[in-house]
Amino acid sequence: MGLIIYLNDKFVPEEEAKISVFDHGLLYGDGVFEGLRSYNGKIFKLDEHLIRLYKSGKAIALEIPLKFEELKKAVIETVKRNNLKDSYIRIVVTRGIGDLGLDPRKCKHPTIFIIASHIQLYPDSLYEKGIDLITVPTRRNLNEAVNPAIKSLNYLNNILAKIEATNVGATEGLILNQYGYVSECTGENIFIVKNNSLITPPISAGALEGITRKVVIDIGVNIGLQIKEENLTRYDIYTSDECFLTGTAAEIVPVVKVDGRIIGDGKPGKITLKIRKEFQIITELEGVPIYE
Ligand code: PXG
Repeated sequence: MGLIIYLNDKFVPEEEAKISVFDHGLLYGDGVFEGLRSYNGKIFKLDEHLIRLYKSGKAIALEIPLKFEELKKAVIETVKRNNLKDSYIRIVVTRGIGDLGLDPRKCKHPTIFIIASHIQLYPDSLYEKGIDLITVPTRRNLNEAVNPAIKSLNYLNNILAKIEATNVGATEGLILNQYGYVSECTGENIFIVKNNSLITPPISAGALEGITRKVVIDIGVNIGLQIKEENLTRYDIYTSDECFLTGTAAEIVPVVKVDGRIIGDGKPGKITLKIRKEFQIITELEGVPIYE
């Protein structure tokens, strides 16, 4: 595709963007990442994503090798060098090159790279028809293990959940926490609509503090919905009026079936579609300009 990649302070062609086999990001999944989007030449919620990246780094005692403003510039420059207006941006910071032991103290320099490209998780038809979920056997990580609030390079739990969902023909997996409450899906937060309320699990239930989740909560307030962050059971999902998922990559995806139960009338809900429309307006208007 001929992309230009930011790698450790340099911009290099993708063929030259290589990482050592001794990088602990690869050997142990020791690192953190962020996924952002730009719309219409502007990077959406750039500060919010960077703040979360620094928090993830802090949680695993990994110092992000650039200052906030330097990283911000590097992200903007990466998109610029690839001449993109609408893009998906991945920032990855690993513990860096070490030896074959897992001791992070042996890794003297973190590795950092930024890719600006495209992503489409689902075909357009699924956004129109809505997707189906299945509850998967794999549970969300314990908060007291690798806390799911950390966007770490350890996504195997989520990948197992995705495999379990797609193995039985579902589009996405609904992941429960150790108490049996709903946490989220494999790379998206979950919302339900019930009467005039917009309800989503709290972060303590094992949900990522999604940037899109926050945008949707703000939209909900603006259109007069009551917002609740509370523990949800599968029963709550099955009996909801509407259900949808949110994420930077997925954006807003209507859910029409969960574990074989039809949600609402089996079509994307009215409030879901309204929120989706508002989201599209906001993403077109807001953001940090790339070209000026
Ligand atoms: N939960 C999890 C576990 C995530 O990884 C979200 C929720 C949504 O958060 P934001 O901030 O994006 O609204 C994410 C982030 C993919 C993919 O390819 C998706 C994410 C991250 C990495 C890859 O599906 N979503």
